[in-house]
Parts: sequence; structure tokens; C-alpha cells
Amino acid sequence: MAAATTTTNLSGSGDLQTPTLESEQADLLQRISEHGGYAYVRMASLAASGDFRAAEAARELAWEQLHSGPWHSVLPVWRDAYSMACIHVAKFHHKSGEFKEALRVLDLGLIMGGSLLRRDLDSGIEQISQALANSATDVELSGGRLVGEEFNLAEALQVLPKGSLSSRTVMRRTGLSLEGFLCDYLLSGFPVVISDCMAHWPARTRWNDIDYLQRVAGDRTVPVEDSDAANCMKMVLILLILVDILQQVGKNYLCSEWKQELITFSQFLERIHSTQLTSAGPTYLAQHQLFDQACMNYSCLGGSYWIITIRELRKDILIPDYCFAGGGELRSLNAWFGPAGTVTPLHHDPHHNILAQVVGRKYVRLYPASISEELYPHAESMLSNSSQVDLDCIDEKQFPKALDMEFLDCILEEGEMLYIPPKWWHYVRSLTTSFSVSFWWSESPSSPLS
Ligand SMILES: O=C(O)CCC(=O)C(=O)O
Repeated sequence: MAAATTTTNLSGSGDLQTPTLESEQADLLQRISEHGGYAYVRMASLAASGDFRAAEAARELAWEQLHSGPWHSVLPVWRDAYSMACIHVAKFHHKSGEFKEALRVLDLGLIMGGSLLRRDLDSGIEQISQALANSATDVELSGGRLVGEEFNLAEALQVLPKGSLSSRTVMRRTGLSLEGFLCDYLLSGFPVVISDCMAHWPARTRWNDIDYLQRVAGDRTVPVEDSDAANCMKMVLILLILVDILQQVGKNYLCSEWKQELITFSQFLERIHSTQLTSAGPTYLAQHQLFDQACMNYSCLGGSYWIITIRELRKDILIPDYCFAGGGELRSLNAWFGPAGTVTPLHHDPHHNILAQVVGRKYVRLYPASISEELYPHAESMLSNSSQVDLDCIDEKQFPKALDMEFLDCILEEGEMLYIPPKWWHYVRSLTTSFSVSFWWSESPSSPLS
């Protein structure tokens, strides 16, 4: 795939506006001093008065604090300190015309930083992304599609867990009314595949177009998970968070080879492409120290989460009305993007979930919430919503009950949505390169259902 090149002549994009930083800076520096961050405060003050090296030094100091122990023990003030330093650094890059670098640093602030300066990070990202998109005059188009038409079920069956697609498949409904969804599935807590309900999403055509993805999101930094596919059949899984709702990053933490890193979306697209061509695992960069954070985030849904906003992609999807049936309140919206072979191990979540398949195909296996014990949840509370059973290779001696448990399964086709009720266990495997979005919601406190 030819890499897209962009010019970076952004004359007229103006200075980065950071009104929140201006109003919060003094107070934040005061709080950092109270926590002993004198060196940081000195550097950040120099940065504010125009010293680039001091800005980088402040960012280093805050970064060290973020990695001084498990994620949950990092004081929130240090996460805000990190965002502040990122904004200072980005301003310098922006002034000297290094727009992609400025974007990268702002993304890091968004991913790793606190919420205090979120507005400034968001608006800076928007300003630069917009300007980069407008100035992309010499983009080399690949004309490539992310996923082609070809698919071989017999081949797919060879890589699926034993017994797949041999018993009960999830019921498929077309033209399912809201009332029908509420009465037949949501209230009875039963899964269903809903066909024909997302043809009008712009994402259905745009997200299969590599040039489009490069153009709107290529320079954005995203967290990527990867692992050694040969060892544990878990490959790259990326979780982009598309809206202002906080969410966890990653789920392949169960694999011992699991790693996480931050790369640009363009690099990620390149990896997917090379994985398709060579059927080899992606080349790994150095292990990034995000593992603890991801585990933490995964384990405490509702706790502290990361945010990434790629607004351009967010505009391409629509929230299904089904999420509001019965007075629901949307909790989060996540995108799952990876090559064929990406596995999300067996786990459950506390919310109602609609998993919408935008591009490609996925195999999904579901076990009801009522049989939890037979699926051997991890004992530690952090992982108690994950099964110890690896469905790709069940250890029969250790987990004998898991072999005979009844399940529902399906291949979720492009353009279909799967409703997964709260606490239903699910295992997901991409059968092609796949880009899907999940919507999590719960009953609002005022809903008659809660
Ligand atoms: O699509 C996937 O790989 C996982 C989806 C999932 O686990 C979820 O939406 O909760």
C-alpha cells in the first residue's frame, strides 16, 4: 500500500487556543507543588514563558510519575500535569510548523493525561486535523479496499473453536421494530442478530476505503495491542474510543505475550495490510509500559478510563435506536479494528451491548450469564469477568465443565448488529480484517426497567 503523503503548509491555522490551560494553570501548578512536584513546576513555568527544552523536561517528569507504579495509584494531579506539559510541547511544535508532531503530542495527552485540560487537547487536535486535511494536496491514493469479497467458510471452520456453528445459532431478524426488540430480546435478556439496519451509515462504505481512513485519521496516535500470534492465537486488537465517553483499552491481556503500544493509525493500516499479504504476525515495536494501565482499566469498568476522540470517524456512525428502547442511557461507544485472527477472549460486561459489524466478518460465541461458574472465571477481582478457559485450546483436565456447556453462536456479517445482553459471556474472533463498533448502554435511573 502506498503511504499517503501530505504537505504540511498550514498557513492560516493560527496559534493553538488553550483557554482552559490559561485559566487553570496557576491552580494546577499550586496543586502539583503541594504534592512535591517542585522540579515539574519549575520546568512548566519556564515552558509557559517560551522555553521548549523545559517543556520537554516537564513532560518527561510527568511521564515518570505516570509510570511510577500501578495506574490506579497514580495521583490524578500527575495526569493533569502530563496533559499540561503535552500542550506546552505541542504549542512549540505547532509554532515551528511541525504539525504532525504537535498532533502526536496532543493525542498522547489525551490518552495518558487527565480530564482537566481535555477541552484544550480536543480543540487543538481538531484544529490541526482540520488544517492537515485541508492541506493534503499531494496524497498518493492507493485505491485499496480494507476487505475484499472473498471468504471461505470451510477454511474459517478450521480455525474456530471446536463445535462452532454446529448447534444453536443466534436468531436473525430483519425489520425488527423497537417494540419487538424490547419485548422479545431486551426484556427477556436474549441475544439476537439484527440485519438490514445500518445500510444508511456513512461508515458502511467509507471504512472499507483505505484512502479515506488515511485521510481522516492517518496521523492520529492510537493504542494498539499485539501479541505473538504463533504462541497464543491472539493478534493485534485495537480499541479506538470514538466519542467523549470513557472506556477501557484492550482485552488481550490474558495472553502472556500481550503488549500494547502507541502508533499512528496509518502505521496500523500498514500493519494490517502487510499481515494480509504475508499472513505473518505484525512487526512489533518495543513493549510499551501500558500493560498495567490496560488491565486496570479493563477490570474496573466504570472506573478510570482512557479517551481517544477521532471525531471524523465518529461522524460516520449512528447510534442505533435500539439502545434507547426501554429508557436506556448510552455508556460508551467503542471501535474494534484488527486483522483476521484477532481474538477477544471469553469475558462478560455489565452493560447491554450492540456490536455492529461495519466491515468484514466475525465469529461470536455466547454463553448465558446463568452458567458463569462452569466457565471458570478468574479468581482475582480485577479479572473476574474473564474466563480462564481458552476456547481456542481448552485444557480438558483443568476445565472439564467448559467442554459440554451449551452456547449460541453466529458469524456476524457485514451490515449486521448483534445484541449481547448484560453479563452474557462472549468470545469474538475476526474471520477477515474487521472493523466493528459496540454500543454499551444501561437503564437510566428513571427508566421503568431499572
Ligand atoms: O469485537 C470484539 O472483538 C469484542 C467486542 C466486545 O467484547 C464488546 O463489545 O464488549
